[in-house]
Amino acid sequence: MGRLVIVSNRVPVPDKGGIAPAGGLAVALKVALEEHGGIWMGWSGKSSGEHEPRALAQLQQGNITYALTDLTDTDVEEYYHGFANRVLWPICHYRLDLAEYGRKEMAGYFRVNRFFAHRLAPLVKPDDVIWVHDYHLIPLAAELRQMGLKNRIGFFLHIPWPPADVLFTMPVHEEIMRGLSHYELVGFQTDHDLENFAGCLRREGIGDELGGGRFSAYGRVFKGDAYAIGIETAAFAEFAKKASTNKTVKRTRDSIGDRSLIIGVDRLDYSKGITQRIDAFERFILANPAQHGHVTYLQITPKSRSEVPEYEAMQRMVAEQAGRVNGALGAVDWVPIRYINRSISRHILAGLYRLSKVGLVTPLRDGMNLVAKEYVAAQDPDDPGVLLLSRFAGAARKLNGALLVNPYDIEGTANAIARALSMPLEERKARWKTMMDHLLEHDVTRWCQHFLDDLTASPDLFG
Ligand code: ADQ
Repeated sequence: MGRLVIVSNRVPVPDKGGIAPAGGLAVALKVALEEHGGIWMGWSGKSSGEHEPRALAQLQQGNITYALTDLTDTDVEEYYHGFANRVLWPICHYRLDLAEYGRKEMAGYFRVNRFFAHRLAPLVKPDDVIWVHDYHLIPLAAELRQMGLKNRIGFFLHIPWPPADVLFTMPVHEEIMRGLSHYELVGFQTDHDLENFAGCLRREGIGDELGGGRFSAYGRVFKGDAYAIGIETAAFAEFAKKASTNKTVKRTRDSIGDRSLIIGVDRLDYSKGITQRIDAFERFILANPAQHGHVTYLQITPKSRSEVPEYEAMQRMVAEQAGRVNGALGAVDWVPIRYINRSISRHILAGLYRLSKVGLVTPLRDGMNLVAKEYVAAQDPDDPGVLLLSRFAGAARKLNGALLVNPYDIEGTANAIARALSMPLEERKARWKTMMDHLLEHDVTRWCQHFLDDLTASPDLFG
């Protein structure tokens, strides 16, 4: 293949010392970019006010060019906050009640995709392979085709794909489906997402499944498949092992004493099921008086998208809920829930996962959920903790050793917490090993390679 061109809404640009922000996805894609040489393009995260954004800012690091564009205030409002985060995000997470359609926002979404295409096209060479990421940029390939680009273009959706009845509540669902048909390869996280996508094509006779992972729609044939994203398993396990000497991790261990630590780590988002999880923890404490004073639940939740009103409201709600539970159940020498709103370095996070007897990962819906995988990778093989995982996270499709829960079932989740805390060592080890073996084999580098192999092997439809 020629060079690799990656397009995503945000770009993990390395700092002045050439260090890229940590994170499995950034690491894996950077490795692929270094191997083939190429470009990573996206939004700078900055606004140009109401002025036309300046030319692309380009930063060269070895054989990788990072290309960033600003967006106007209106673009940010309509494309990012409006359509991506208040329509596509809730719809893809099955939250019809939270989707707010507006024609202006929809138009802004398509307009910004066209703008991205116009900024990207002059940088692309004929044999470059383009890989577009996530729900912000679904129409990008159609716009690039419109400009005459015939390159192979693949798309990967990091979030779930909903069933037809959910997707079709969105007035522009046809344009979104049509947008996907302009890619040579469309990747989803799980077989369930892929099935939902096929169902959407069939429902209104838009297209069909042809077998062998091929789909036809809008007069085009393209490939679709499931590619469960992984983490940098071996490296993460190593961070966790080394983190026991880290000051913050040590201080946390000392402050926990002989209590059992339960951990939850999520961006503040309604899809993550944080309020249901706190309810379940409260129910667990109420139902198990012997545990009073003997467990601490640490919930680490950096704020995200705080400009969106639902997120602001949620921030207040979770803080109040944690405060209420602590007030009602705590004692002078015991705070049941430690609720923290900040980002933590990956090394410390790895150490905190390892200290925890239970990892609570209970989203109401999640494309994959990397926290579940990080929790497993961070465990001590001789004394691993238990992963309690929502059946509605993509990760649940392959992590067979987890205790699966339905996060809407508060009592069931509370019972599962009790079961996890009392699980015998031999069972914990056996469950952990199945998951760890899977994660070592299916890490993020393999995910990246698998997608790119399939993209480059897919029939060249437009060339
Ligand atoms: P997210 O919704 O962001 O990702 P997730 O997969 O759990 O969800 O990834 C979150 C990442 O942020 C993890 O690597 C985690 O360690 C990190 N993180 C969370 N809280 C943190 C904190 N307080 N400090 C530091 N780091 C923190 C989207 C989809 C998912 C999909 C991923 C990848 O919604 O379903 O798994 O993309 O495809």
